Formats: sequence, C-alpha cells, structure tokens
Amino acid sequence: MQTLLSHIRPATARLTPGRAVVVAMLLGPLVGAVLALGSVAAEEANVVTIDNFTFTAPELTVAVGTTVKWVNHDDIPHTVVDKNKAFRSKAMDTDDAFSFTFASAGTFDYFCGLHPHMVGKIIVK
Ligand SMILES: [Cu+2]
Repeated sequence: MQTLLSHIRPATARLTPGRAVVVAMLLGPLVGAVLALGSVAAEEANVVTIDNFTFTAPELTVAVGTTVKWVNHDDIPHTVVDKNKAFRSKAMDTDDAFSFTFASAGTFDYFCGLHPHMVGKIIVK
C-alpha cells in the first residue's frame, strides 16, 4: 500500500490549481465545439451525407412532405438515383447537395449511379 500511495502522490501533486485552470481552458472550447456539432446534427435531421462511399444514414424514415437533402463529403463525384426513378441527381462534386421532397408515402430504395454498390433507403410514412 505504501508503494501504491507513493506512486499516486506525485501525480496528484502535479495537478496544482494553476494547471487545473489551464486544463479547464483547453477543455472549454473543445466541449463547446462538441455541443455545437450536436446542435447542427439535430437541425439537419433530414440530411444524408455521403462519406467514404457510404450513405449515412443508410436508412432514413421521414414524414410525407419532408425534403431530404444529400450532401457529398467525398472528394469524388456521387449521384443519388431512385430504383423506381422517383428522383435522380446529377453528379455531385465535393460538398454539392441534392434535395428531393417526398410527397407520397412509400419505401424508396436508391443507389449511386456511379458506384451501384452504394445503396440507401428512405421510408416515407
Ligand atoms: Cu458514388
């Protein structure tokens, strides 16, 4: 036990009030940034991002009348094509977006016309 304490004491002694303030100052903006990201994500609930050849989220459920936006975050072009031809985007370059308003209920399976293994689904209720 004595040896364990002798190991702990130097560690706690190092966290002086001055250092604690520095740590708080460093963590503050980080926590703020994480909270800000959280609120952006909440606002963009009907956005599907394209990252690393993947639609995220791959499956999204929305109400009739909802506009869904796809945003390409990859550095190569992608498209969004509905299997039943309800919608079809042009090639989207980096940070380009495509939006479609779902006026009727149903399940919309879609894929990337350039990389057909990229698939996603919008469920409209
Ligand atoms: Cu693609």
